[in-house]
Amino acid sequence: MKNVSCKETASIGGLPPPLHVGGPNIGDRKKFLARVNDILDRRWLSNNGIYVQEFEKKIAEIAGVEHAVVMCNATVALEIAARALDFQGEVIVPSYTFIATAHALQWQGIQPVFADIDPETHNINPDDIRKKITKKTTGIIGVHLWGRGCQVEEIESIAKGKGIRVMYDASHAFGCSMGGKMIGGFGECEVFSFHATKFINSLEGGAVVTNSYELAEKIRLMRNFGFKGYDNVVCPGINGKMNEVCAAMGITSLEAMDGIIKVNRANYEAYRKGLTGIPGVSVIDYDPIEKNNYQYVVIEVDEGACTRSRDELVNFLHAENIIARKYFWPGCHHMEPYRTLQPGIGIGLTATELVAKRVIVLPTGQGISAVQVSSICGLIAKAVSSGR
Ligand code: T4K
Repeated sequence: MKNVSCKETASIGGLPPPLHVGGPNIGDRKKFLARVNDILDRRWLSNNGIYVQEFEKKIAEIAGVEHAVVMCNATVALEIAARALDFQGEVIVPSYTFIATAHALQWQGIQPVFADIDPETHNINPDDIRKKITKKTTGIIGVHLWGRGCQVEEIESIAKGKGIRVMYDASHAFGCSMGGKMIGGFGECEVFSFHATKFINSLEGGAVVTNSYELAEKIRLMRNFGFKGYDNVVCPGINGKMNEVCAAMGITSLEAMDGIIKVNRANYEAYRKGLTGIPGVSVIDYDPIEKNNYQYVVIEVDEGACTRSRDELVNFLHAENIIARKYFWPGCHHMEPYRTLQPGIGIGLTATELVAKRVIVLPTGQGISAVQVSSICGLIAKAVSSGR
């Protein structure tokens, strides 16, 4: 393989722009700007406007669910969903996830109890969930990491009959399916993220999706301070609302969804091809039978077989202005306040510890070309071939 520096290929005016993981996809900007103008003309900027309602309708359609309630971001959506399900005491979550999954609980006085993952799928391990259940357990939040569905049937059978309620953090999994069913309809509810870094973005944004009318109504009230009509507050609530400009961005992004997935898939296949044969480097699989959004290109570095450590490879890429990421290192249990509040809990999280030390996420999306993917693969090959 030809080793081309991304500094050469991506150079603009002599200054190489960094290639980031999480570089946003931008839909048709004329359509977006026309929508923004319309929003300004209408003088309706937030509080369940027509663009929010349209965005919700489209999300529900794609996810195959009855109700979508959009929010200002997925973290607030997780907090509201957890509260709407009356989570208290302890809730079991994987440690190998973005910190928001745990913080959404801790923030409201609920203790996240960290379960280990399956080292193959990177998703929560049902056997460890069983071990972590106590009298205080009120809920489980599974995470569909990288968009690959976690073992919902087993998780729900573990919870059944124990008064334990189940929801999912589907922040990575919009547009993905599992067992032929779209992610969104599992558990009592699921949460999507439409953050700028997600393949579909509303600048900032998230949504709770559910097939329960009662739950959706409860969540809508909580999103808007508990207001039911003018001057009538029926429950405690917060401001979790999405504004109209974010919804307009989300709708515009959805219109580009098929094209974005096509680009993501092409980049993913190109990475797979370009990294084949590099000792100790492997790309995680997506089940071709399922719908996938391919928004994360995740590689694992097996230090026993690779001449470079994961961290050496990341440093090498950063030096070349390729901002690869070590998601979700070191695992939530190593972050505050959890490492202080629950010292020593990493002992049982062996797969989490292992995987967190192996993973590198590589840049993809509309902002990354096939030439740049080839360059990044070339750099990784060069780093490995020049290693110990
Ligand atoms: N649950 C899970 C499993 C999640 O992964 C997330 C979010 C959530 C819950 C919570 O969702 P939100 O409340 O955010 O809706 C980033 C994102 O901020 C975060 O949304 C995402 N997961 C996480 C995986 O990635 P950081 O801490 O890595 O952000 P930052 O700023 O270090 O890195 C973002 C990367 O994207 C950088 O390389 C730069 C690039 N970027 C970012 C923005 C905003 C751009 O190129 N342009 C941009 O506009 O968390």
